[in-house]
Amino acid sequence: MYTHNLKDFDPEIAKYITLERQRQEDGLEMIPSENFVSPAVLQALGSILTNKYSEGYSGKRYYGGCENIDFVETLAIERAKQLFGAEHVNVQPLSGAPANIAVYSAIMEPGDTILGMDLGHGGHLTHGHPVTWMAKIFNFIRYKTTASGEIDYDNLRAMAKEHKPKVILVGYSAYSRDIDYAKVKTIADEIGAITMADIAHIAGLIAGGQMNNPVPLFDVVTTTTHKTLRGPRGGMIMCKKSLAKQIDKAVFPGFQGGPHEHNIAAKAVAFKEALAPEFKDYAAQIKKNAKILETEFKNRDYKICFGGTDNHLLLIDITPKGLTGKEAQHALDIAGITLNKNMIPDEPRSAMDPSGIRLGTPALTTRGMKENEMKIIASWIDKAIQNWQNETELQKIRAAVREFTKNFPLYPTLPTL
Ligand code: DSN
Repeated sequence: MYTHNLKDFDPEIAKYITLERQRQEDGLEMIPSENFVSPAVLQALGSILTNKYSEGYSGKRYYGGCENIDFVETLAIERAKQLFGAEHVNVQPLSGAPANIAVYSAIMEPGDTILGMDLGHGGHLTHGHPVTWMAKIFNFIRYKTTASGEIDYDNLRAMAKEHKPKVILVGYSAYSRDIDYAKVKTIADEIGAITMADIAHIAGLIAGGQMNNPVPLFDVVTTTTHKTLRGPRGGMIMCKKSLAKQIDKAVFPGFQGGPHEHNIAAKAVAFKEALAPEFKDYAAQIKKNAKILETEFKNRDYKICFGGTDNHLLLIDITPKGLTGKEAQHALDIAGITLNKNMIPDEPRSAMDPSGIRLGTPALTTRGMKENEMKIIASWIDKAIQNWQNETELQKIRAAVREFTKNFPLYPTLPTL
């Protein structure tokens, strides 16, 4: 039947995969939501499981031939339960946004109120930003952090009492501090609200025992699987048994059709990796590395939002250094260091050209980089920021980065195409 391989049949796509592999290997990946999966995860992801339709859930499918798929999905669920201490898990959400949307539809009626963090203060688009469709359906009220960067739990309580939301939502994509889930739960209990956490960014740190875990306490917790958790690109919902049926129905048939079982298999593999003792070391090193970056940037007078970091990321207001987030991202791209421009709390500029940069350590840590390497990288970032309009200096950093990354091979056992 098929005799062709990718390189022979489609040299254009093969070329760009090869170039992207080289870009990943030669550069310093500091977008805090990115990571490098293991070859085992890649094998599951590229497997023939992609061929199978399996609408429904294990033991209750709408298609024949699901006997192997059922084992794969059940393994993923059982491992996730063990990893986070969850009562019920749904591994079918295609990514974080669909997971959040499915939860909203499962636990709210159109017009219901939900209290979530403002995007500019570290929240996420799907937590009620006006540009989203969900914001047209539900009444999102947005809370903010204080000027010193903490979540203001007293203000959260006051807003909860005033607006009486059906759901209180915590969990953020640019916030660098830990969350007091018990406090949020107490506030929610005072007004009878459902507690929801989106741990997409920090799931790996929670699984590795490095940050507070909301799963035993909260009613429902969503996550992606591809950030600090280091699995394939995908989503997951964990909830109390009492919500299991409505969550499962909201995912399928409510929002999705056939689950992507190759992806679910890859999630299962990643969860097995995260259950291994060495994952705790990995998660601890992510945090240590971020702390070193915090110190290095503070020593160089960088303006760090939220006062510092308790997790894997830093949000920096770069404008006092004389450039915007967009300009910094561009200069660092030339220097071989990838991060993203980002809004800061009460952003005075636009989302496309904001004041901040967001950077993190999960992918660098996967490559085996530690405290000493963080110091070198911080000095390169600083140099690139100081020389952001000097192409020659940026190219010099790029050359040094390329040499440096050779000491941290990314996929030494992965065959080339
Ligand atoms: N795009 C993700 C991030 O970078 O944080 C969130 O969805």
